[in-house]
Amino acid sequence: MKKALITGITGQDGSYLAELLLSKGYEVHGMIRRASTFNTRRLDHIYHDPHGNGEEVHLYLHYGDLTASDTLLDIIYNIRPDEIYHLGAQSHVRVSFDMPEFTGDVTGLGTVRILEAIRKSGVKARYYQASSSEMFGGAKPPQNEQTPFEPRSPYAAAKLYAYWLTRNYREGYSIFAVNGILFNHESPRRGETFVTRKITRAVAAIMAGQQRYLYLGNLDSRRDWGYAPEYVEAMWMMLNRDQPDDFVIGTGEAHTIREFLDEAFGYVNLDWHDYVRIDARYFRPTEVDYLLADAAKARRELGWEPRVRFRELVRIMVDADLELIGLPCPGEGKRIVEERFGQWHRWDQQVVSMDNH
Ligand code: NAP
Ligand code: F7E
Repeated sequence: MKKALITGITGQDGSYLAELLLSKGYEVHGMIRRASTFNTRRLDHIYHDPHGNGEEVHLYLHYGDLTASDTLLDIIYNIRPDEIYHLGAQSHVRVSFDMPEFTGDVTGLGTVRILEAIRKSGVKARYYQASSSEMFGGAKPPQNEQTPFEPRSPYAAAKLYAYWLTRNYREGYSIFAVNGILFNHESPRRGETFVTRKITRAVAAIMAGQQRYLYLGNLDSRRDWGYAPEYVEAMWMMLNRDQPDDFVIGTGEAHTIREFLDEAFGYVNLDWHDYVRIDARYFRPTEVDYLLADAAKARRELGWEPRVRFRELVRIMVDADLELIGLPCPGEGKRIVEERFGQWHRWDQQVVSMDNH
C-alpha cells in the first residue's frame, strides 16, 4: 500500500485529493493545524476514528504547522511517505497584502522547511509543489510553462520563491520534485471568501431572503476557472510518471467576474445589477488582470483534459449552495456531477461564516 502525506488536507484541494488517493488504495496522512474550533469539516465524511467501530482506517491526521520545522521533520521521518503533496498555504491573495510577512513565512518558507525535512531525513518521497497561475501576474495571456513570471502580490512572490526552491532541490539533490502551476479551480468546497464562492453563496442567501446586497471589488479581471476535483487528478498524474517536470493546468477559457455574475444570478432568474454593490476594500493594491492557461503540455504528456466547463461549474456551485441553505435547486449542476463523477459530494458540514474578504 502506497503512503501519501498531504499538507493542507483540510482545504478545498486537500479534501478532494484525500478522497482520490483513498479511492486508489493509498494510506493517506494529513497534517492539520491545532485550532480552538474544528477545522476538519471538509474531511468529516471520510474520517474514521481509529478507536472506532471496526471500520478499516486508511486516513490519519497529525498535528503540525508549516512554520514549525520540527513538526515537519517528525512527520516525514516517522511516516516515510512515498508521495508528499504540499498544498498548505496562506492562499488568499487579498489577505497577503494585509499579512505579507506571514504569507512569506507560511507560503514561501514553509516549502523550504518541507524540502529540507525530505533531504535531511533521507526519505525517498516524491514531492508535489502547489504552484499557482498568480506567479504569471502581469504576463501576457495565454500563459504556459515558458511564460516569464511577473508576480503582483506578496502571495505570488512567496509562491515564486517556493517554485524555484522546488526546481533547485530537483536539480541539486535529485529529489523527484514537481511544480503543478494550477490556474483557479473552484467547487462547492471553495473557501467562502474567494470570489466565485462568495457569489454563489450570495445567490443562495438572496433567494432565501437572508441577504440584500453582495459587496464586491474589481469586476473586470479575467480568470481561467476549472473544477477542483479534476485538478487534484492532475497532481497525482504529475507524481506518477517516469520523470519529474513542471506543468500548467487550466481550461483554456477565461471569463470576467461580470460574466460569472451573469451566469450565477441568471441561473436562478435574477439580475445581478439589482444586488451587487462595489466596496473599495475588496480592491487590491496591484491586480492581476488576465489569466488564461495554455495547458497543451499537460494534454500531450499527462493526457489530462478538463471535462467541466465554465457554465457547468457555475451551475454546480449554485446548486450546492442552494441545497446548503435548504432551498430546492434547479439541479443541472447536480446532475452533471452525478453523471460524470458518480456522486454529489457532501458539503453539508460547511459552516456559513460572515467573514467577507
Ligand atoms: P485552501 O482551501 O485555502 O487550503 C489551504 C490549506 O493550508 C488549509 O488546509 C489550511 O489549514 C492550510 N494551512 C494554512 N496555513 C497553514 C500553516 N501555517 N500550517 C499548516 N497548514 C496551513 O487552499 P486550496 O484552494 O485548497 O489550494 C491548495 C493549494 O494550492 C494552496 O497552496 C494554494 O495556494 C494553491 N493553489 C490554489 C489554487 C486554487 O485556485 N484553488 C490555484 C493555484 C494554487 P486550515 O484549514 O487550518 O486553515
Ligand atoms: O479573486 C476579484 C479579485 O480571490 C479573483 C487563489 O486560490 O487563485 C486564487 O486567487 C478575482 C480577483 O482568487 C472580489 O480582485 C472582485 O481579480 O477569487 P479570488 P485569486 O486572487 O485569483 C489563484 C490561482 C491562487 O493561487 C490563489 O491561492 O476576483 N474580486 N471582488 C474579488 N475577489 C475576492 N476574493 N473578493 C471580492 O469581493
